[in-house]
Amino acid sequence: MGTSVNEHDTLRHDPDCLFCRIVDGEIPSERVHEDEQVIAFRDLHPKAPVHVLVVPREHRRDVTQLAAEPALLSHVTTVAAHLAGELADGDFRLVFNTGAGAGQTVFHVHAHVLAGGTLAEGEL
Ligand code: D5M
Repeated sequence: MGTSVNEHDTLRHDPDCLFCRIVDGEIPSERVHEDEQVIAFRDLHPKAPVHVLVVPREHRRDVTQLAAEPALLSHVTTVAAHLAGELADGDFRLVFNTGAGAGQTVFHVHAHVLAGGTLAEGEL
């Protein structure tokens, strides 16, 4: 579809990637969930009373790559919903910033789960 796949996009582990290093435990995080496919941890700069990131263990650039792996994408959303129920009242917002223009700063796909209290409309 006109997108080029470079080596970086296909890496399953990138030693220079912040979230790969968090997955490896090289950089500390406050984990709230982990299983064979994903980990979830609290965002360093929370934008809601509950703000966690659900992150595949393997490196993928963004949600457009995850779309090619429906089972993994589905698992990310299932874990997100479960955590919203466990850590808050079950209502939540799920955000995938995709591309720098949309605010993506870490290019290892992550689902922002925002929950707890009444969430304002607008930017993440
Ligand atoms: O979201 C990237 C998010 O990652 C942003 O909300 C801050 C968060 N972040 C950055 N570094 C850390 C560490 N070390 N722990 C936890 N959370 C972190 P984006 O959608 O790419 O802008």
